Amino acid sequence: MQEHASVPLEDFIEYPASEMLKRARDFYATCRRRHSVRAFSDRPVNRELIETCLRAAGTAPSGANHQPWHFVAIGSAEVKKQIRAQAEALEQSFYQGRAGEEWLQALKPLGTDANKSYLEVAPWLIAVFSQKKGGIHASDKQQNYYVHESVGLATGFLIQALHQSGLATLTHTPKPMSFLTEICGRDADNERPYMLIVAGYPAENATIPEHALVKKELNEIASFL
Ligand code: IYR
Repeated sequence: MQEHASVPLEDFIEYPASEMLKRARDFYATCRRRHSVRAFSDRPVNRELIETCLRAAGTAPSGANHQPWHFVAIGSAEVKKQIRAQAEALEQSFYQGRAGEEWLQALKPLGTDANKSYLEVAPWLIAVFSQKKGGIHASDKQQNYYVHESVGLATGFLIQALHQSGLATLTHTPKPMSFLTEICGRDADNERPYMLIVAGYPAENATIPEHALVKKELNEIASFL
């Protein structure tokens, strides 16, 4: 290996093999209880909880460790209202035909429509942005690598962190999402909106579509050679 500064790996924990399997099973059970929720309560959620989940998201692996992401956590009722208005306008044209017949058919079992009231009701919206240029320091302006992969990983970490903390989430991707750049005051030359994560307690009457409970079997998603 090339000469580079390094420290010993000291925080790796080795578990007994029996405990490893239990841990894997427990984590899988936790993952199985994560559902995309579309009915949120307006119960407030502490900013510190969101901050901690964002810190967890920020530990995701990334190309050259440039961490090419920025998260805008929106708790402001005024900003949420603007986001809802713009997202609903886009979704209306989407559901009225822009999506095309095949896409609309695919969404039918989810029961989604252009009403996005949860964007105002939920206590937090987290807009995830990807960065073309950056580096290990926030002020760097180097090329970033594997940006999509990196930001996808960080977003996955964020969703699991929120779930693990006891919050419900929804991934929301109004198309196109460029309005988020302006509302969030981000630099359109370097950053692209990646996804909007809705986070909060579920509404008391929250439901999940049966369609979403169908998960592919292991032999359908994995092969062993
Ligand atoms: N963005 C729209 C449509 C939508 C698209 C897919 I693919 C979904 O899995 C769910 C919804 C909406 O939020 O309604």
